[in-house]
Amino acid sequence: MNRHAILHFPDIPYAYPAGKDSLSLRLRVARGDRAEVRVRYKDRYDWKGKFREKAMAHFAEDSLFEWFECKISLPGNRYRYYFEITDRKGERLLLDERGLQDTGENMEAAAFQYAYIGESDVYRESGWLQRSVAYQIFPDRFENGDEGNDPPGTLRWGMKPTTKSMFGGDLKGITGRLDHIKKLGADLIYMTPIFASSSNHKYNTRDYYEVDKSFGSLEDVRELIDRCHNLGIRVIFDAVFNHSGSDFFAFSDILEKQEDSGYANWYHLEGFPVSTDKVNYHTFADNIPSMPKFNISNPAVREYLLEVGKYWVKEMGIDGWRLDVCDEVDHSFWKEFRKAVKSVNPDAVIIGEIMHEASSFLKGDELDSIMNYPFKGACVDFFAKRAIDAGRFSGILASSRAMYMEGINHQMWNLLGSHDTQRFLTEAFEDKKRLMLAAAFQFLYIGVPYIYYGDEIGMSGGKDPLCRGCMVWDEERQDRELLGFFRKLISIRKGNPALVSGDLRMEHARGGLVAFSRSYGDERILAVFNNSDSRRTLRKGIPSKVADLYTGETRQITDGVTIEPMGFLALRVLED
Ligand code: ARE
Ligand code: CA
Repeated sequence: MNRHAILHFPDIPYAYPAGKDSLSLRLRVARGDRAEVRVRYKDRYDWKGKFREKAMAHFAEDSLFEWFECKISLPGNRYRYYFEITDRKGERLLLDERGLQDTGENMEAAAFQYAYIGESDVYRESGWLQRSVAYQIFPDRFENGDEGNDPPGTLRWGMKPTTKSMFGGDLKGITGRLDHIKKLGADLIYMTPIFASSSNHKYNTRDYYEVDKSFGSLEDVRELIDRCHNLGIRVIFDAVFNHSGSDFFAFSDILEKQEDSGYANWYHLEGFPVSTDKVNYHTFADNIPSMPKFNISNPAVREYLLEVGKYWVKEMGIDGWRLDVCDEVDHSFWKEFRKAVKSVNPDAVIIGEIMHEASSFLKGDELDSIMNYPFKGACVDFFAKRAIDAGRFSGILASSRAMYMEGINHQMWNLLGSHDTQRFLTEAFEDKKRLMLAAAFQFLYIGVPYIYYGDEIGMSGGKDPLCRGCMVWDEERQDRELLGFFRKLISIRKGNPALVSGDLRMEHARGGLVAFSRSYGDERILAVFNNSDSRRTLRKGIPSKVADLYTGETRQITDGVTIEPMGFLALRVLED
């Protein structure tokens, strides 16, 4: 047995409360060992009783490792446990907090302990978030609903965007186009910033309490949110708290009064005179003068931003925040932020913009989810570029799932692109079939599917600013087949609880073929994707009777299923 590969520690994601009365456990072993794993457990104060036993189920695997998982439960919720690992050759090892041993002596003393599940430590999942389909809007480019508020120099709708261009999109425009989103089936809108700001993207905030005039008024925000809520659509705003704009009142005060400003401690200044030409202060990224970085360890700054966080949730009824540059802001601040936001609306959600592995933020006391860029990266490499095979693709996703609690995996914002990346269709060399296959995967996989505005009607676009083109509303220029396909995927997802709440088991991942199943209670759905140019047949583990969720047909299967080139199947299992 490969002892080096074996891993467990009594903390997230290897041990965490799955609820008040249930402890979720994970263990990692080497993939090649084909091990069987059992957990032995009992109350930590039970000195004489025997350990109970439970087999752990295979949960995920990548090229090196395999993860097992199970939930255990005891009255009193005080746990003591150890693992028994038996490999395919019959070698048996025990794992407790002292490490591996093969004798089984004195298991009482050195067993792992999960001393108690405190109710307030249980991570509260967001049911509504898990059921959602997200739709991202870049407000300047979605729809111009009021030419009266267009900023000077507004360009003609549909021209090629540059870093400076403004197109006049606004809140009224979005409100007027909610039928598009509703008909599509998406029910969660995330908008990039709408607060007062000089740029087209508005990531350099001048005023966190004011809506940018070119987008509309507070009244327009209210109307948009009310309309959305009436349609069953939730709304998430962008919180840009890593930095402000250089024209934000505190930074303006510094520029004006220099040493005499009372706000010097709100930023990270490197000396006086502070100047936007020299950029002698910390900023977002590489010396971007218009984006001075906040000194978040200053209690006054914290207080200010926490109030902003509460205000829009409490007074305007937004359903949550997406946190810009989340990973460059102190954990301690986000912990306070979570408490502040949840204190005004316990159902509000907090999504981090973290483009990488983010487990330190996703332990339940900071974020509810992240924009899942690792998912996007894997989909681009596998479906769009075919740069990796199914084994690697599935391995990347598996090790990501193994990093997070189950509830978090159901809440990940699984995107294929955003305002910061090339559009998927562009990544896919304009091959629509690749986008369709990736979208099918996205909608059948575990987590919240996320559509970047325009992808659903076939928009393409390179890196920022080209990925931020004006939404195409002329139906003749929309890809209506694609739109119908997205609608269909959403309705399939919404109509099958296993796709939302079910667990995920990878069934096959080789060459261009990937298959997984999603199970929830008695419901089981098998999804198969053929990312290749030739027809493929899958025979192993195929049920005998299925309902095809895409065509609606029920069929008997005798000799495996055949998947067309670049095709997929979503099959509800009727008989195994
Ligand atoms: C502008 C120009 C760009 C130019 C850039 C260079 O438009 O063409 O490349 O300046 O300085 C906002 C605007 C951008 C603007 C930027 C600066 O939307 O258009 O770019 O401000 O003025 C990292 C961060 C991540 C961040 C991305 C952009 O980790 O948080 O960079 N994303 C958020 C927003 C952006 C926003 C800002 C932050 C700033 O979503 O829209 O930009 O508020 C790798 C790294 C990532 C890195 C990524 C960059 O993946 O690992 O960490 O993300 O590259 O693409
Ligand atoms: Ca306008």
